[in-house]
Amino acid sequence: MRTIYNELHSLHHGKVEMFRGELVPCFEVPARADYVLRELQERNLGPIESADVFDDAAIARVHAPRYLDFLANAWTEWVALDPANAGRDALPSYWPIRTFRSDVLPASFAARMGLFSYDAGTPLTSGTWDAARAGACCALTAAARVRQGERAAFALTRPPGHHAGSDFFGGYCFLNNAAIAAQSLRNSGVKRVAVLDIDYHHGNGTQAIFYERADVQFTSIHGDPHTEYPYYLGYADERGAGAGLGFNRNLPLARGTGFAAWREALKDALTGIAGCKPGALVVSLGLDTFEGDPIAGFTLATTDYLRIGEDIARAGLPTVFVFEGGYAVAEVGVNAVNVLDGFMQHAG
Ligand code: OKP
Ligand code: ZN
Repeated sequence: MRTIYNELHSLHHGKVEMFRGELVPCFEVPARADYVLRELQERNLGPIESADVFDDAAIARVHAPRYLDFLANAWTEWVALDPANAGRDALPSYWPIRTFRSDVLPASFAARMGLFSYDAGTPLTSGTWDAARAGACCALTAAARVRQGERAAFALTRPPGHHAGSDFFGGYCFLNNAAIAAQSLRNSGVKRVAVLDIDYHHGNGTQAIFYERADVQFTSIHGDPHTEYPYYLGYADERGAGAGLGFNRNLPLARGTGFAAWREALKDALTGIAGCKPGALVVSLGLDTFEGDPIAGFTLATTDYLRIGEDIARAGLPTVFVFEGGYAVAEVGVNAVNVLDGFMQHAG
């Protein structure tokens, strides 16, 4: 399988995130992608190439103009507030929750940080925009390779994307790489696209982007939001709305779930996807379902990821894998490459 690697990923290097009243070191670190790259090279999984260049049009089909403007200039604005900010991450402190307005774009940078975000765990850094923008190009390139006839391609990029909505960041995500890939498949002529999100955390951003659409079906297997992040979305009764009714599928599982029950949910998810008869599949490939993950609660083992790849291959669809979460840093490479390896061995 071909990998498209975003070599600019390390420009996004958050120092701290807010957790239980303290600023703690970021879990989402550049080393995550380095481990995956090294494992791909060691196991000779296939060619590794850089992303093609794309203009902003493909990104703007998924994200709102005022959000993209904000992200592109945020670091400059942050440093303009105080030169000492150059050595500090930008984190939001205020949010326009119910009863506040979100149509007005405040002049205050702090106010706009909150308008365009939903948590205090997602630091914006000097290279966030460049890394995220290159990551979107990485996902677009992987989608293009699949359209050019490859059975599958892997977009190896960070920061992740599935929590980012049309006009907000959060959950370590800024641009929704999986949604951008799915939309580009649609624009290149694929009539229906399925997105399968297997990260531990519900892909609230991807769900929201496609919630009222029938041309992109979204299915997610994740920790039950009653107890797990992102808490406010990801329940089983969210089935889509308007034209999209019936094209959103959430399969929440209790914290502590092991591979046997998880794999049953995957089987269920793949049956639903087959029923939609999509022309292509985008997989939000999170590895934080691993038993050793420091911020998640399922108990999958390293060899289980081979089986996941096999099961996904049997869907028989042109497939774009997009790297998402996975914070057991030393194991994330083996676990990710096991999925891709299992896929290739059963791709036919
Ligand atoms: C991003 B992705 C840990 C609390 C959890 C947010 C988790 C974001 C996960 N300090 N904070 O889905 O892997
Ligand atoms: Zn996650």
